[in-house]
Amino acid sequence: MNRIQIIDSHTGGEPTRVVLDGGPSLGNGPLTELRDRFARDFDAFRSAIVNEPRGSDVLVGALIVPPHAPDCTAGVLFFNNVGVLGMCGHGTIGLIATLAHLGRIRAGDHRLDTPVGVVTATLHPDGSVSVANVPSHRKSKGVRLEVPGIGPVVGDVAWGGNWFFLVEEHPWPLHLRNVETLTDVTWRIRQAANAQGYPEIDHVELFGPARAGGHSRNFVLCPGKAYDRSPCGTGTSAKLACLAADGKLAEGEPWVQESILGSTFTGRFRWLDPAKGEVIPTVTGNAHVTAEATLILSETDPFCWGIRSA
Ligand code: PYC
Repeated sequence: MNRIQIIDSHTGGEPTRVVLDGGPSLGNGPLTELRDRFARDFDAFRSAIVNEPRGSDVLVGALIVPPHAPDCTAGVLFFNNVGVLGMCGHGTIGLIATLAHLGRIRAGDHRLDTPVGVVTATLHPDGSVSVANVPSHRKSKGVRLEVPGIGPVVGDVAWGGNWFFLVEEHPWPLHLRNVETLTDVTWRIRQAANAQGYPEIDHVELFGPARAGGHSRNFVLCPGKAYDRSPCGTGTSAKLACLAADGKLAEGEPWVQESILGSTFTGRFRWLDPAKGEVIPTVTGNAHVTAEATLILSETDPFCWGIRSA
């Protein structure tokens, strides 16, 4: 029987489960190597932590690993119901709130190593967290997809620590009561993007008018078909890269992104390389610790390693 110590939190409604003890030892090395080792050799562990019956499709796990990049507080691998993520904005905010809850870190800057680069998380004295993300950019503007069952959909392809297809113009109201339709259409858009020249896209983001005082509301479909309850840190970063590229937001100006629930992140960017359209986005939000617990993994449990989707 294995005992895994975890702390759960949510960031704008989106849950994060930080593994504190009992996780696999992945050794040392670049985080890309640790990510590949985790995906190859410990997929059952991933599933046991985040999938039912201990978790759910929505949950994002965070495994703390030794950092490889210099001057980092920690390394972190984020994972979900279907695999390992490059970066996770809401998860980083959840991780920092968790470490603060444990008294392991103080207010200030904390560099975190991830498989897609180093991010700097700032714990503010009021408990909010800002994440200066990896360099982000728009790869393609105005991509037209033929989406089976829907018709043409036009959007941008952008990187914000994960790959996104971002759609501004569409007929679907961004209301929680439409979640089934929104999930269906964004899944179709993702499949069309993957089939029509963009195999890297695993997140789809629809935008609509703000309803809680922000600049915009979004609906974000995650790789395992769950929707992000938060405004999505990496999705907000991709959005900031597009706004910067279009000259619609000035450097340093705040952008308040609402989630489908109405929870918000405040984003800002600074130019890294204007010629390449590269920005450093910073996303600020709050996380709340919801549980301190020990997971029990017993080999006599037929669902010990989680219920995996086919
Ligand atoms: O906040 O970046 C994020 C994120 C990615 C997937 C779920 N949340």
